[in-house]
Amino acid sequence: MALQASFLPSALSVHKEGKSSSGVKDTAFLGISLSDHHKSDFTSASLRTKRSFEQKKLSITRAETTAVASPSINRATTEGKKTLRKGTVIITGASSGLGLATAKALSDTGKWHIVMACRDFLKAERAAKSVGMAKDSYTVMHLDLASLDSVRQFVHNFRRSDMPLDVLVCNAAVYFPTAREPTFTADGFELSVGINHLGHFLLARLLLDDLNKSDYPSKRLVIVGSITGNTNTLAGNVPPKANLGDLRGLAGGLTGLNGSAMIDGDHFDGAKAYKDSKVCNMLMMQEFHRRYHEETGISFTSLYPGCIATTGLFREHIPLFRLLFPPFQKFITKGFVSEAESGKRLAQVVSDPSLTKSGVYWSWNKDSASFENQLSEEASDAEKARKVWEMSEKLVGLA
Ligand code: NDP
Ligand code: PMR
Repeated sequence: MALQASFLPSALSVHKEGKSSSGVKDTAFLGISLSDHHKSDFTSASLRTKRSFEQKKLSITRAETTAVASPSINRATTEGKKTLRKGTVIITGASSGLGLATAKALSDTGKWHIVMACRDFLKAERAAKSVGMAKDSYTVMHLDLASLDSVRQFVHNFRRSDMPLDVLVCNAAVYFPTAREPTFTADGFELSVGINHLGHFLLARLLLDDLNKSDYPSKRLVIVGSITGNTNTLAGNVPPKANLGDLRGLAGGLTGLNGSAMIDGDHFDGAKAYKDSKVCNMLMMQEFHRRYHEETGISFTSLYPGCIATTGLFREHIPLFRLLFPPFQKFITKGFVSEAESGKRLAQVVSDPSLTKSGVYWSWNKDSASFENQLSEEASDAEKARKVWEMSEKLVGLA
């Protein structure tokens, strides 16, 4: 089967320098050393990878067939008035956390068909069911952002489905705060920047044409950012701080072989790699805006949804961190938001008619009112954005 041939090899993420449990570093949260928990965390991560690969094999056939089911497009007339057809939104990483909560919020409006672009088909199916999404409000399609082949295959499958594309949400992410050594995507990029930035960059570039063809009143590309990539905030000043430096590691392909696995060319640090990837996400949103907003009318936006301290993003962190982080954010920083609340926020950026402005990084105040936030100096550096764009184009095979 042709699809299978191109899916299977690309579903693997290779470890180039990872050396089993020794690749996990000691970490402290609030000054407590917590290294004892690492071994069990690492083992369960390996098991998860194996299981997820096996589940992927299972899901291919179903993903292929489900992908061709079109959403019911509502062009009916009510009392002579034309009603808007359902919008179609692709959300990457919709199988948990923010992505799932957003899918649920949009599904509940009855006005959206959600394409859940996920690496684990069965998990996504179960997640949609578990939150009570109406069966005809979503389609699960396979996407593994850790493989450029998979990204291209996803775009191919999506186009075959004949659905329009009105909004694309680049939401999926991974975070490896305790890793001592980098791990790599199928194409050899350090995993967090590879998934969070490069995979999404290729996806968004390829789907730009599809978005452009949409006749929906407001077409949008949303790339999820974060406060921790912004060094103009307290949260962004918690070490290690995001810093892309002179981009020499990115220029070298983040392979960790002849060069560095880090964008700035320095030694590997998993927490920093995540924050750097978020800076790339916010830079790319602005670069898309500069290059394409005027020509296409597409709105390009980013956001910080609040600290959703309970999500799977922290799954690779030590158990004590996962225990203390939610109360710390709830009672000390007061930055905590529930998954449901964060989903409503991202759903607003997808669909609210008052949030159409392009080139904006949205945040919410304590009363959950949205406002245009300021990005840090680095996250709004236009020259750096241009360079990251051009280097990323080369790495993903667009230039
Ligand atoms: P979750 O871990 O709950 O969700 C991340 C999603 O990304 C999961 O669905 C996961 O799939 C998916 N994913 C991971 N790797 C891949 C891949 N290779 N291909 C496709 N999908 C993949 O975390 P959150 O909901 O917290 O994170 C969502 C977004 O919110 C991220 O962009 C994050 O940076 C951002 N954010 C989160 C904050 C927070 O406090 N949690 C704060 C600010 C921003 P699977 O279910 O299969 O693992
Ligand atoms: Mg942070 C207003 C203060 C604030 C906010 C809103 C966050 C959000 N954090 C704040 C402050 C602090 N944090 C302080 C003072 C500390 C030192 C004790 C602290 C620590 C901390 C750690 C160890 N915070 C973290 C971590 C993580 O591992 C999380 C991270 O950086 O993931 C990349 C994190 C976060 N804090 C946040 C948010 C939203 C996160 C998750 C980051 C993200 O998804 O971008």
